[in-house]
Amino acid sequence: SYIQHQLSTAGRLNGVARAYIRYNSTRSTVIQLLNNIGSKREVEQYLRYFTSVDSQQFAVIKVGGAIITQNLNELASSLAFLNHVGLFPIVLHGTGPQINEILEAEGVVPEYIDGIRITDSKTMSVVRRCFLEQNLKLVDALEKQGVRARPITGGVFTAEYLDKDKYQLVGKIKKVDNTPIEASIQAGALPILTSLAETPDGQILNVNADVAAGELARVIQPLKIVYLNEKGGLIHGESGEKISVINLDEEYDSLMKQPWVKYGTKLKIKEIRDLLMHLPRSSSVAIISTGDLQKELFTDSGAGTMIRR
Ligand code: X2W
Repeated sequence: SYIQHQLSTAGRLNGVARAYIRYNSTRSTVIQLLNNIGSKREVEQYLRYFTSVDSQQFAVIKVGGAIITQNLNELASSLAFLNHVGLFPIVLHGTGPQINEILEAEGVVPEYIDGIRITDSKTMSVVRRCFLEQNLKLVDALEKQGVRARPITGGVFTAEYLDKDKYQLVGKIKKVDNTPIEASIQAGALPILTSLAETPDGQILNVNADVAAGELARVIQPLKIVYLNEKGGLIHGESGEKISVINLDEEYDSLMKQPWVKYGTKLKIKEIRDLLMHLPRSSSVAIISTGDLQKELFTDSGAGTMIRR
């Protein structure tokens, strides 16, 4: 049909435009912009590496909800930079703090078991509202920076109840459909996802965003998996220092026994281990701040906390 023809033409043009942007950025912009972060050799080498795979396999970036409130502009410009050099990170965000703020204002005390929110139907309506609001905020901020971004707030994660008696409307992801993500990238837009899931018969369920990012990365198998948080890494609960490397094969069991490893931190480390078990041994996960994103991606030294096995 006419529309299909238009769409496929647009897709082709996009591909050409993208290749052109890649070529041009490699030659000049990137090197200029990154001169203060890495050497020209490093930057060129990483850029070649990142563009050697399908666009959707560059990176999965998980954005903690706190960043959208506290650091939206820095986040948007870091993502815009990646897109301007022809890369399409898949962004998945949470909205934990925003949910808590609304619940507390309504006099409801947020309840968690092991880092997972107990989500009754009243809480669920706050969860949905916050996910949609924060998603649009991020999409708007990107569009203001001249980046096309597409809100993807459903249609990716199919779930069952995790444990209905214990957590109520919380999902355990059973299937990931990356078609909406592929379509977004094909159309030249950064895919911006929430971690909301749906049962096969259409019930929306709440899923922890760290967990959903892990499930997504298992399917996408990206070159880079990055968890952005406000602390810029994993902080040791006793020394207060940033942990630079965690080797799971040696450290997982002892780490999980530490008294300061609990709730969301415990859940995050467990999810990252489960993920790395399903990826090639060379894969690693980085937990960093938004400001360190370029350093992490384009230099040998990296930043924040690196987790591998
Ligand atoms: C999370 C989803 C949001 C989230 C919640 O309701 O808080 C469950 O716990 P952050 O900002 O990444 O923490 N869902 C089931 O994970 O947001």
